[in-house]
Amino acid sequence: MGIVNVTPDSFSDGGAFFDLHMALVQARRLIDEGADIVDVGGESTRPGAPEVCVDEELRRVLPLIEALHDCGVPICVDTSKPAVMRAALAAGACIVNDVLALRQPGAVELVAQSDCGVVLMHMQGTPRTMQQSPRYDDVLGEVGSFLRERRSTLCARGVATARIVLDPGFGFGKTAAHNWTLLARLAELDLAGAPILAGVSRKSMLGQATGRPVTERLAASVTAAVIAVQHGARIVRVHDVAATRDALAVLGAVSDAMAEAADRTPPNRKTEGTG
Ligand code: 7PJ
Repeated sequence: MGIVNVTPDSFSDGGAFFDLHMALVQARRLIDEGADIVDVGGESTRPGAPEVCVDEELRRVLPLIEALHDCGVPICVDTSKPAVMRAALAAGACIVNDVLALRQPGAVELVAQSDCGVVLMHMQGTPRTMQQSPRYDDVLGEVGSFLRERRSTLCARGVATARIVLDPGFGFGKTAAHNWTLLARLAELDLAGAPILAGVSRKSMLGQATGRPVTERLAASVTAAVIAVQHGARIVRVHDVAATRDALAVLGAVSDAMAEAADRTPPNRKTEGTG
């Protein structure tokens, strides 16, 4: 999933694409680089970012979604506002990506009445407050139970499970240590078989590990995306599609060779040493 932010304040691209033309160029570039989905967002969720009203958010994302409606890949709208979801779906988006996991009034109903895909993300607190003092007794357990509960709520309203993707929400109400635990133990997140989306690209946890500013986190982002996929993520939300694709192609080739080697191993050798 390639990211296109149409915001003047999104923390990683500093508003470079706050202009329809530039956003369109960026989206087409991500598609050329092999993005399977383009995620269009008009409201920055960076800690402490100012809220954006519905009209302003629509003004940012709708022209881009309209321009991309026949680009050949599914368009996802990154929003928490039901009014923006409705307009974006009407304009050609087919996936809703909500960092609030459809907790705004009317959001669940709107998604239930459409046939769109939906990404439900975990966040502790709100974008304004989430990084003040994130606390968990058991981050894996708490994130997992929140996501299972949101998925059940949608299923109860008639949304098929096949439409739902779950996301632990790296950086949203989590310390670096919480984020590393989630990435290290992503495979242990018990989400009843739901596909997992991971968004780690350029995030501050990578700055914490490498000491690098947001503009210099390419290698760290690609590495984190590869680890997320190794640990079970089915979708990675990234700024750098080409580099991520190459890295995932290498991971895929190694995984194929490992599977082939396992197939060739006689059954008695396969169980050796497992007690
Ligand atoms: C995420 C997101 C994420 C999902 C943002 C950024 C901050 N949506 N929107 N997951 N992050 N589903 O890109 O750094 O992690 S905005």
